[in-house]
Amino acid sequence: MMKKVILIAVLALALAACGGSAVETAQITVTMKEFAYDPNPITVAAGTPVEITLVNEGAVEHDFVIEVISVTDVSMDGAMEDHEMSGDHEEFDLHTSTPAGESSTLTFTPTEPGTYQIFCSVPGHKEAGMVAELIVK
Ligand SMILES: [Cu+2]
Repeated sequence: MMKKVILIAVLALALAACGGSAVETAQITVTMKEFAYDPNPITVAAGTPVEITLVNEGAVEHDFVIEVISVTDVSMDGAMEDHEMSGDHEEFDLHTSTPAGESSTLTFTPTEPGTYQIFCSVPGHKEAGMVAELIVK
Protein backbone atom coordinates (compact mmCIF):
# COMPACT_ATOMS: atom_id res chain seq x y z
CA MET A 1 0.00 0.00 0.00
CA MET A 2 2.76 2.42 0.98
CA LYS A 3 4.67 1.56 -2.17
CA LYS A 4 1.72 2.57 -4.27
CA VAL A 5 1.45 5.97 -2.56
CA ILE A 6 5.16 6.61 -3.10
CA LEU A 7 4.87 5.60 -6.75
CA ILE A 8 2.02 8.04 -7.28
CA ALA A 9 4.05 10.81 -5.60
CA VAL A 10 7.03 10.05 -7.83
CA LEU A 11 4.84 10.08 -10.92
CA ALA A 12 3.36 13.41 -9.90
CA LEU A 13 6.85 14.85 -9.44
CA ALA A 14 7.95 13.46 -12.79
CA LEU A 15 4.96 15.05 -14.50
CA ALA A 16 5.58 18.37 -12.77
CA ALA A 17 9.24 18.24 -13.79
CA CYS A 18 8.22 18.07 -17.42
CA GLY A 19 6.97 21.62 -17.10
CA GLY A 20 3.51 22.92 -17.84
CA SER A 21 0.30 21.54 -16.51
CA ALA A 22 -1.16 20.35 -19.80
CA VAL A 23 0.80 17.96 -21.97
CA GLU A 24 0.40 19.13 -25.52
CA THR A 25 0.18 16.71 -28.39
CA ALA A 26 2.89 17.08 -30.99
CA GLN A 27 1.44 17.13 -34.49
CA ILE A 28 3.54 15.71 -37.29
CA THR A 29 2.58 15.23 -40.92
CA VAL A 30 4.39 12.44 -42.73
CA THR A 31 4.14 12.04 -46.49
CA MET A 32 4.39 8.57 -48.00
CA LYS A 33 5.10 7.71 -51.60
CA GLU A 34 7.03 5.14 -53.65
CA PHE A 35 9.16 4.30 -51.69
CA ALA A 36 9.89 6.77 -48.93
CA TYR A 37 8.66 8.63 -45.87
CA ASP A 38 9.13 12.37 -45.51
CA PRO A 39 10.41 13.66 -43.13
CA ASN A 40 13.03 11.05 -42.27
CA PRO A 41 14.04 10.77 -39.50
CA ILE A 42 10.96 11.71 -37.50
CA THR A 43 11.91 13.11 -34.11
CA VAL A 44 9.58 13.02 -31.09
CA ALA A 45 9.94 13.38 -27.32
CA ALA A 46 9.47 10.60 -24.76
CA GLY A 47 6.39 11.20 -22.64
CA THR A 48 4.78 13.57 -25.10
CA PRO A 49 1.73 12.40 -27.04
CA VAL A 50 2.29 12.44 -30.80
CA GLU A 51 -0.31 12.59 -33.51
CA ILE A 52 1.10 11.56 -36.86
CA THR A 53 -0.98 12.33 -39.93
CA LEU A 54 0.09 9.98 -42.69
CA VAL A 55 -0.59 11.37 -46.16
CA ASN A 56 -0.26 8.89 -48.98
CA GLU A 57 0.79 10.81 -52.08
CA GLY A 58 1.75 7.63 -53.86
CA ALA A 59 -0.07 5.57 -56.48
CA VAL A 60 -0.48 2.50 -54.27
CA GLU A 61 -1.33 1.69 -50.65
CA HIS A 62 1.36 2.29 -48.05
CA ASP A 63 1.49 1.67 -44.34
CA PHE A 64 3.50 2.66 -41.31
CA VAL A 65 4.88 -0.01 -39.01
CA ILE A 66 7.10 0.03 -35.95
CA GLU A 67 7.60 -3.54 -34.90
CA VAL A 68 8.78 -3.02 -31.32
CA ILE A 69 8.45 0.21 -29.35
CA SER A 70 7.31 1.10 -25.83
CA VAL A 71 4.18 3.18 -26.25
CA THR A 72 1.01 4.06 -24.38
CA ASP A 73 -2.29 5.60 -25.45
CA VAL A 74 -2.19 4.18 -28.96
CA SER A 75 -4.99 4.90 -31.34
CA MET A 76 -4.94 4.15 -35.03
CA ASP A 77 -7.43 5.44 -37.49
CA GLY A 78 -6.32 3.63 -40.62
CA ALA A 79 -8.01 1.43 -43.16
CA MET A 80 -6.87 -1.94 -41.91
CA GLU A 81 -9.45 -4.02 -43.79
CA ASP A 82 -8.38 -5.64 -47.05
CA HIS A 83 -4.87 -4.64 -46.16
CA GLU A 84 -2.20 -6.74 -47.82
CA MET A 85 0.82 -7.34 -45.61
CA SER A 86 3.92 -9.45 -45.41
CA GLY A 87 5.11 -11.04 -42.22
CA ASP A 88 3.43 -11.56 -38.90
CA HIS A 89 1.54 -8.30 -38.62
CA GLU A 90 -0.21 -9.21 -35.38
CA GLU A 91 3.08 -8.64 -33.60
CA PHE A 92 3.53 -5.00 -34.56
CA ASP A 93 3.33 -2.43 -31.76
CA LEU A 94 2.36 0.37 -34.17
CA HIS A 95 0.70 -0.16 -37.50
CA THR A 96 -1.60 1.89 -39.67
CA SER A 97 -2.39 1.60 -43.34
CA THR A 98 -3.28 4.34 -45.82
CA PRO A 99 -4.79 3.80 -49.28
CA ALA A 100 -3.37 5.77 -52.23
CA GLY A 101 -4.47 9.40 -52.20
CA GLU A 102 -5.85 9.22 -48.66
CA SER A 103 -4.61 10.00 -45.17
CA SER A 104 -4.86 8.38 -41.77
CA THR A 105 -3.93 9.23 -38.23
CA LEU A 106 -1.78 7.43 -35.70
CA THR A 107 -1.64 8.69 -32.12
CA PHE A 108 0.68 7.37 -29.42
CA THR A 109 2.92 8.37 -26.56
CA PRO A 110 6.47 6.98 -26.76
CA THR A 111 7.91 6.09 -23.36
CA GLU A 112 11.49 4.98 -24.05
CA PRO A 113 14.14 7.14 -25.74
CA GLY A 114 15.87 5.44 -28.64
CA THR A 115 15.92 5.02 -32.40
CA TYR A 116 13.23 2.84 -33.93
CA GLN A 117 12.90 1.55 -37.46
CA ILE A 118 9.78 2.45 -39.41
CA PHE A 119 8.89 0.41 -42.48
CA CYS A 120 6.12 -0.23 -44.94
CA SER A 121 4.78 -3.79 -44.68
CA VAL A 122 3.12 -3.86 -48.09
CA PRO A 123 4.95 -6.74 -49.83
CA GLY A 124 8.15 -5.58 -51.55
CA HIS A 125 8.10 -2.01 -50.25
CA LYS A 126 10.54 -2.42 -47.37
CA GLU A 127 12.86 -4.22 -49.79
CA ALA A 128 12.49 -1.29 -52.19
CA GLY A 129 13.82 0.99 -49.48
CA MET A 130 10.61 2.17 -47.84
CA VAL A 131 12.07 2.57 -44.37
CA ALA A 132 12.66 5.49 -42.02
CA GLU A 133 13.67 6.18 -38.44
CA LEU A 134 11.71 7.41 -35.46
CA ILE A 135 13.98 9.07 -32.94
CA VAL A 136 12.57 9.34 -29.42
CA LYS A 137 14.50 11.86 -27.33
CU1 LIG B 1 4.62 1.15 -49.12
